[in-house]
Amino acid sequence: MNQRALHHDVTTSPETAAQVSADGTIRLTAAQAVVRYLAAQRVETEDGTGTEPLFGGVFAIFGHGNVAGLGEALYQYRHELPTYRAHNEQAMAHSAIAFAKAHFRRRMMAVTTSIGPGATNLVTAAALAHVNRLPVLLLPGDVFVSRAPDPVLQQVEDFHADAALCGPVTLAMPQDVQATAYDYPADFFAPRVMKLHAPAPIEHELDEALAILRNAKQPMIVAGGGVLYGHATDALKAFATRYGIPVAETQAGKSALAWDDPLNLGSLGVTGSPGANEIAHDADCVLAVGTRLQDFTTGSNTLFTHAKVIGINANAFDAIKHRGCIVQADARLALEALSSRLESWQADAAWTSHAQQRANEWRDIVHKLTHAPQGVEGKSVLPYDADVIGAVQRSSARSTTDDIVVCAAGTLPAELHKLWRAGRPGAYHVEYGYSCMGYEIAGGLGAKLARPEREVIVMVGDGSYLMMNSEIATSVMLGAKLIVVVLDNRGYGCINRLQQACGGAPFNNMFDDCVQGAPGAPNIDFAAHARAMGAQAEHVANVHELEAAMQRARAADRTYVISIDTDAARTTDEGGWWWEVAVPEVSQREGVRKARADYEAHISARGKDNE
Ligand SMILES: Cc1ncc(C[n+]2csc(CCOP(=O)(O)OP(=O)(O)O)c2C)c(N)n1
Ligand SMILES: [Mg+2]
Repeated sequence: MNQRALHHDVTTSPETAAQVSADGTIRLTAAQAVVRYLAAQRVETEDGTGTEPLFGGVFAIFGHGNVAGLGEALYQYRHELPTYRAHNEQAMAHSAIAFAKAHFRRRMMAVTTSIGPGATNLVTAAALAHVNRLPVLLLPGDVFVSRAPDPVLQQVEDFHADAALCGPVTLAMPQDVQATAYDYPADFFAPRVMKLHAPAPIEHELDEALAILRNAKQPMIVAGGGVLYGHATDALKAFATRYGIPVAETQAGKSALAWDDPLNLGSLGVTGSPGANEIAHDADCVLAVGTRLQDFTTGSNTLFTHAKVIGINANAFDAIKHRGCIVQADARLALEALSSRLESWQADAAWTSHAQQRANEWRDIVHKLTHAPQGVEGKSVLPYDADVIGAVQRSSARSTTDDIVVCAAGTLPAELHKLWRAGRPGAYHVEYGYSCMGYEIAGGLGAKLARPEREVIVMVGDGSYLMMNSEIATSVMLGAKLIVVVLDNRGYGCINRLQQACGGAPFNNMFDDCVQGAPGAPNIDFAAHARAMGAQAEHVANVHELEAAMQRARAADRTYVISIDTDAARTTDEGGWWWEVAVPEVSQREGVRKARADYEAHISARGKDNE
């Protein structure tokens, strides 16, 4: 029986005492060797005082492609490398990726599936890991190397994928190889402490960046996920404070600097605060630290029009973007190196104080938006996302530091990017590289496994919830408690608004705009649905009830789902920036032709600005 507590002391599984032969080898199957090897990999603890396993465990759904080989091996080593059963291969890979993200890429998990659909269900998650630069080890089963029983059940013939190009690593394990024994050198399995690679900056790249900075009067920092993954948050604060440089955060970078730091302008770009976007537009130098500079950050390349961009990134491909000056290095090492060499230079004092004033104004607006009085006299008005975010954060005095909010797609990422107040690194966990519907609950599970002492709050739209929710059952089984707040606006609200912003008719997004049979659209009872998977759950009628329900959820000992009906049309007006979505050149619709004219005006303005 594999029934064990989640956070256990590492013990030795009874079956692992494989004898080392006189010639220093151990006879193991390929699957046993892989698992034993993974279990031996270690990494320094966060506080640097010791070591812990690199792999937090293996998520597994078995099929004929992995149950006999890897499945048998995982059982043997179940105490050294715990196995967790999930309900959907894509979702469990999301959980594994979120575990790594919540650990700032210091630790990771592996995932094993059968062959065929189990394996191909990993493709989306592999892309997500690749886009977000997050590690995960994928171990799908594979067809026989011997080709003797070829093609086997579920085999996709003539299918090739170049896994070597991906961020996530995929080791496809042929069934027969998993089961084949070999005499492995015993030292292959000796515990090994992995040192994470942190490339130091090179002098001539630093010199070029310093020359730009020393000439800058109006600099700003764009903090991306690399600040968190590179453990550079202290270095960022020290650098920004010493030189008076305002900071704006990308989705992956949010929580790099505390929300109430005087230099924190908040979110940047398409989902940015007014102050951050104004500063970005006026800046003469943008220090882009650990960011991929995707279109939401750059306003589809219309935001940093006057600035020289310095790209600090461990990944050359990301450092080189925006035709900037490159510092290909670890974020912390690069910031420390720049800081120690800049000496007497300072950002223009008027620039710094103007930025601080804009940062302060934004904090006031955020407070107002998240504390708005609810309901109009005599009328019941549905809350919108800002009201819900306010209620969730108000429900604990320590929300900014002790909660981790998890999200990925829909209306919420924009609202959370603007409005969530994150008081310490990692308090904000939004997957917006791939913005994959279905990451939310599965990702919440991974974040909880990584940070069991924190309250993990998944905020999710009805659409994403319906796309992937089965890891609620996993979270109940593992005792990995989540709070899931479902914002039910009866359809794909954000795409419906985008469709109309592009001149389109409301069509096929909200239930009311879809083809329906005689029974009409279902009135989905999310609370009942979640209860059926073992969670506690309730539906609340308004924001006041939500605040009270949040108290019950925080006190609960298991996953707690709260659903609330929300307004599908309303979003936060303040802030934001243009985002390029191509509008049809010809259309029968007047609205589309208008939207096209507006689109062309933006394109030509961008052309002029970038000249
Ligand atoms: C897997 C996947 N499919 C489609 C999309 C495109 N998409 C982005 S948001 C969205 C609708 C989200 O609906 P919901 O979760 O209800 O959030 P809402 O915008 O209504 O608040 C869609 C279809 C996506 N991001 N991911
Ligand atoms: Mg919705």
